[in-house]
Amino acid sequence: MPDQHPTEHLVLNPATEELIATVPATSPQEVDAAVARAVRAQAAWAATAPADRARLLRRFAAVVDQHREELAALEVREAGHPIGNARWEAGNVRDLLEYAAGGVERLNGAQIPVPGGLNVTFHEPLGVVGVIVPWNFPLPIAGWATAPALAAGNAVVLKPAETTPLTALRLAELALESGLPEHLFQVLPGAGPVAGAALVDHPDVAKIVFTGSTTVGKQVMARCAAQVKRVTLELGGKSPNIVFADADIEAAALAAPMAFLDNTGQDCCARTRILVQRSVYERFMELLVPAVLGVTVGDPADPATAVGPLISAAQRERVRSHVPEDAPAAIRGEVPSGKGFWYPATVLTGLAPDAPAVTEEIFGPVAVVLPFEDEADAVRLANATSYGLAGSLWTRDVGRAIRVSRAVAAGNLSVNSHSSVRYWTPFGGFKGSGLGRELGPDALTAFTETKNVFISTEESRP
Ligand code: TXE
Repeated sequence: MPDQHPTEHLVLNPATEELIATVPATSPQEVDAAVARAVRAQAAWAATAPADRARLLRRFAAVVDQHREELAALEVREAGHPIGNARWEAGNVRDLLEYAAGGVERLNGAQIPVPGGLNVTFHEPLGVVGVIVPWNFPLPIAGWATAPALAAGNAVVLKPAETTPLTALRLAELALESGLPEHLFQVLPGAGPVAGAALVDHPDVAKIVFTGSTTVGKQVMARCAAQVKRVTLELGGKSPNIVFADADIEAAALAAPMAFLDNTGQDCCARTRILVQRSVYERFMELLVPAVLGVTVGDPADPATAVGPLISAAQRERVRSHVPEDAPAAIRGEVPSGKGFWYPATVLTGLAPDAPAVTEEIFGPVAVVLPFEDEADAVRLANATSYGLAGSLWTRDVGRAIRVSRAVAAGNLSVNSHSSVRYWTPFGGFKGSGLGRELGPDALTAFTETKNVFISTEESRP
């Protein structure tokens, strides 16, 4: 029941456990009122000339750029992200807005030859889009859906995660400062099962973009189904990092730590299943141990820091519960003592391929290493989870790179690299990792309905 949920959310600095803000939780009635305001704002926005919409979005991008340091500092404080990462994240929102602005005037329909008339298509905006954002990348994920949705002529009502509402709230203020119409982009902090659910169920919300756990994602999809509401889901992952014997083993081993430790492993693309061909397994492990232990863990505000704390005490408990007490840990790193939601970098070996720590998302700085025999074995292991978001493979054999990339059931593969997110390339999951794609050249059309219009050119008969 709604009244069992808090009326406010405490925002803690995860590196110090200090209280940094108290934010009121939005009630279902307030969600209703916000959606009504969004409906009105959207009608005017959709009628605004594309060039003017594009200009305003570019101005929003410029204002975000001017406030880049401030947004990054906020992300450090509320999410515990290392400052270098946080600066990139704020820059990513600016880039997304610029990229989306560039699409406004190119949201062209098509003319399709049809006998007896003119047939054209239009990309109509959906209306009001509800965006539900998690706490792992609160700032960029807020931008991922918001920028293309606005560019395509929609209004956005966004619900940030309970633990990390501050950067999204600031983004909404900056939108107003940059001249975007009032109520076009509203941020409503609140509890998932209250404000989030109210947004999902609202009949005037045409689409939900949800990023979060698979469990809640399934519930959101079911509730959307009840209204045939459009939905995009970005859910979890358990991505493989496949190292073939013909790879540059040193490069693969040196890159492997940050591929699962970045963002303290709270990354849906984290390469947490390291699969290594048996003939190079020992050599790989010899290189991996110092590489993991050499990663700088500590104060996120320090530019030298690569890895910060987990988001919350609850997340630390969740990570602990996934790592069996008796699991054979090949590597266990150090963490700062004292306050903060720290968890050591952990690499587990010797686990069975179907052990829960091997197949389930842990969402912390924990990886497993498994040996494989040959290419077919690698592909079989890589595909042996319910997820399919990302994956990497390391090889010098071009044919193998292409074969294995095609055979792994995941939305974002990288060869001799771990990079999977670029605002101008598509991103999304296979299988239990989600539904639909974000970013890339089709980002705007994902926030439109295609309408086909046929105009008869037959001469009217008497
Ligand atoms: O996620 P939730 P949690 C995974 C990761 C993590 C686990 C749990 O494995 O350990 O999920 O995290 C909102 N209706 N990911 O519990 O609950 C909620 O308020 C509508 C992977 O934090 O899914 C928040 O804004 N909304 C993931 C958002 O959903 C609801 C990122 C995510 O919270 C809701 C985060 C409801 N009934 C966690 N219940 C990724 N894909 O990267 C909650 N929410």
